[in-house]
Amino acid sequence: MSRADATRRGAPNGLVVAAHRRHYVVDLDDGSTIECVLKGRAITLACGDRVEVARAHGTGVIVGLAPRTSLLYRSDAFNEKRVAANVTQVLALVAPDVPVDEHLLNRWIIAAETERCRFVLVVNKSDLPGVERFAQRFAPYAALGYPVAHISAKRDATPLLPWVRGQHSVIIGQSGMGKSTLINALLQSHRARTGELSQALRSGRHTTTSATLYRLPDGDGWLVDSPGMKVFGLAHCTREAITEAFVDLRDIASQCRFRDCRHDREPDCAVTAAAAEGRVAPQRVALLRALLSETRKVWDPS
Ligand SMILES: Nc1nc2c(ncn2[C@@H]2O[C@H](COP(=O)(O)OP(=O)(O)O)[C@@H](O)[C@H]2O)c(=O)[nH]1
Ligand SMILES: [Mg+2]
Ligand SMILES: [Zn+2]
Repeated sequence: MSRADATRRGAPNGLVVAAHRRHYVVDLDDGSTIECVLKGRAITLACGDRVEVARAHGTGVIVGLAPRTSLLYRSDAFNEKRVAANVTQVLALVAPDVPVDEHLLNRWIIAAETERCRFVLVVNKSDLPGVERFAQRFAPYAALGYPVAHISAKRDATPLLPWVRGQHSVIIGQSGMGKSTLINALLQSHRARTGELSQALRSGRHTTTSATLYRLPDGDGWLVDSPGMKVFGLAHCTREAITEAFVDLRDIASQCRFRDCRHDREPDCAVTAAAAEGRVAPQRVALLRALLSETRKVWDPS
């Protein structure tokens, strides 16, 4: 199935809610759930994809894919992985009892920006001692314009409900931050009101899925629980997209002498000048340079 074939056919009638290799679980718009296969190698699907399904002997065959509004993606020179499609928001979890890899955190922000998704930093485990001091660390992110929400997924996740309603969210975070706890809590608070229980179906049979989507019964919101990731490459992004994703540096970068400036050793680099004068955070400049050099490795092996 080519991409053109995939989009030419009838209206999409389902939502991919779990993905494992070439097998998918699709929630059909009539309320039923069906396991599907995807023929051909041209396309890989992700949770959040809208698809058209043809039924054949009790199983489904995916015969169409709707155009995506976004595709959260990670890649390095050797590997690529779709995290979720049609996402509107990235919720990144941190907690005071797990060492935070801020380099990783910053990559998620850039990934969210390149796909025009809202990025929200969620400080979890606010019941633990020392969380106030821990949270101070994230003031620079708030200063960049990213909302910081405080919750205890274990005690009460409801303060996060206004953030997830109507949104298509990916919950992302290092292992141990509380992603599963948060999703369970959010679904429980919904279940209590609606009686919906979609999780049991999935947890037993698809323990090895790389990601799972959970619908929120209020409106069209959903959440994707992504597996803990230790690396998050952005080698597929263009240099322009990466620079544009730095909300604090993009205007400055537009004043560099060279349009393809790497903000490293080029003459008349406005970013390097701003860093030297203390007008921008040195970690952000270092991250920009690192990400730009990764794209160079992929697209220009010299
Ligand atoms: N104290 C406290 N512990 C939590 C909270 N949320 C999760 N945890 C604990 O943190 C550990 C990791 O949680 P889990 O949801 O498995 O994290 P994941 O790896 O990100 O999915 C578990 O022992 C949870 O019980 C919280 O709000 N407060
Ligand atoms: Mg988990
Ligand atoms: Zn520059």
